[in-house]
Amino acid sequence: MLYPRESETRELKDLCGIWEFKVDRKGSGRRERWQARPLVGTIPMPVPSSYNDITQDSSIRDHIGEVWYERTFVVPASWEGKRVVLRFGSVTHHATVWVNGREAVSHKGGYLPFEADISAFVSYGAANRVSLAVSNVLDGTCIPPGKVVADKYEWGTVTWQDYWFDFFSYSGIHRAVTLYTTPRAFIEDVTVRTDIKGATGIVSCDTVVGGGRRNVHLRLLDASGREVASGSGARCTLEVRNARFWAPGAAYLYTLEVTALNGGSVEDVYRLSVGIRTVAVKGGRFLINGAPFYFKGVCKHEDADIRGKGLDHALNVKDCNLMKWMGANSLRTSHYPYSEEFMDLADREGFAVIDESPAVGCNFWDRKEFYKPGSDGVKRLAHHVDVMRDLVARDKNHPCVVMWSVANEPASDHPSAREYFRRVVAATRKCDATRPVTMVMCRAVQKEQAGDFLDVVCVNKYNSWYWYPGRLEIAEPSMLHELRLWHKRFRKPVFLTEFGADTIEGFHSDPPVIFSEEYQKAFYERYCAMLDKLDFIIGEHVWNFADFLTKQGITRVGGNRKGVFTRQRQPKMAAHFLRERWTKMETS
Ligand code: BDP
Repeated sequence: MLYPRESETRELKDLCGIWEFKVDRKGSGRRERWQARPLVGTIPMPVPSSYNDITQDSSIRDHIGEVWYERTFVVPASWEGKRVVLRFGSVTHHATVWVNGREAVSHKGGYLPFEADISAFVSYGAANRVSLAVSNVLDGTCIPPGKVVADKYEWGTVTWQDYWFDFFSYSGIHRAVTLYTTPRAFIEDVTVRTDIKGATGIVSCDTVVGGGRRNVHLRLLDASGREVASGSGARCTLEVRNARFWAPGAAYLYTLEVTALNGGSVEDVYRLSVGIRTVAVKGGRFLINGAPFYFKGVCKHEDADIRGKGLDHALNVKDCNLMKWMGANSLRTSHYPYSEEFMDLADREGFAVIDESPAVGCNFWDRKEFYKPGSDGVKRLAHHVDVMRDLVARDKNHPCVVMWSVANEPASDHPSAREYFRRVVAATRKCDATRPVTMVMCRAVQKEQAGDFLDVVCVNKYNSWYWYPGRLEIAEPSMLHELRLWHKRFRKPVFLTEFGADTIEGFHSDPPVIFSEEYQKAFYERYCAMLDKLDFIIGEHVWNFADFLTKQGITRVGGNRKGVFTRQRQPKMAAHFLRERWTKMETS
């Protein structure tokens, strides 16, 4: 799905700002058709933002069920006759959208965009109303999965949303809302694949035109706007002599200009950035542009004070600057797809990205039902495959994306997980044959069911934290042993995708004790010394870039504190150690 961009044939209207908001406390909104007339009794709510931390009312923060959003917008009279599309960057976790009371689109799952052609729903040159019912309910068919639990006691019933992922289940309209136009015959999709032959960059483009048959013309422009290649046809390969390649830490972007022509006249124009690069896993190494690449970097979260998981350009640019400051060359979008705007920044700033699906917390409660006929697991599998398809459709043209991650820490040690992940990985490869596929594992190596489907063995492990807290001396021998076992069993490159220790900034202790800044620093020193002894390791990503909010629990003091930066993005001691290490490290 293309990102909405304006051009000489496309107009764009930003619908972000303050929307009307109302919690559906009785779950009666749909029955009472709240979409039929303007909502009453609303409060202001910023978009994009999670709604949870905006008010002083914990019953809003902790509401389980639907909330409603609404606003009006004017469609210019000049837009009549064009395709008018309403697009949401993401609404978490589920949404139904009505325009002037008519249902326009429904979407299951947060973190990915969806849109609807609303040309036939709107009045031109007049005000229109958009209403949304947004649900945060997670069940066994969702990714991430969850379960609404009603615990019955003699004194009453406690209802709560259970889920098994370690971040707060923020909800709301999290990313941009955009109204845009295209001509009736329009560029619907573009798929770019790049290759390198000597000094020549090969750019293969598949263009889909919707709403009519049109000729396609392509131009590739360098960063100064000079045309370096051109061609025609829905399938077209461009060659760039003496190309500049995209690489982590040395990003170079061309602009691909795609034009749909009606006879001799221009009907639609769409432009996107293209980075020419190759990725491959070969000979036990991860190769970018044919050279071995070592990942040094972080796992992140979309998370901040007040706005929760709402898109925040200031935060995104700051985070990129902090990653550069510490010498990171890569990150994983743990544990869901990040905003398209962030992916654009990663292209531009030159970070290699492991792009992860929202399949996190697929563990514990349904271990035996991973793929049992008739269970929620079967429905979740179908949804999981849809999500991988949508993720690839959204991110396939980003040079920064060097690998897909289909899940984080599922119960993949259960035999039923084998068939489940065989299908998810195969479906992902079918959507994109150009990138390696992985899954982040954490169960017992000998029981792992899905490791042989993957290109890279990604492992999370927390020895000297969850295992033997305070015992820093066990980190090195135990991790050396375990990582060797992963390598021995699968004979594939191994990536330590998570390791970390909760740390309260300003809490000091020497000798180090857990939760102190000294402990976190020593923890990373030990792990890094250990990693340097293993030649099959292709990367180290620390958990986590910054502190982040989780659901309330007795092991979480104001959230997960494993950040090497605080939630406000100030460095803890460990960040300085990593900076020392990574800024000096050769990575290819
Ligand atoms: C890992 C999970 C991550 C958690 C982390 C932790 O992948 O989501 O936040 O543990 O407990 O197992 O800090």
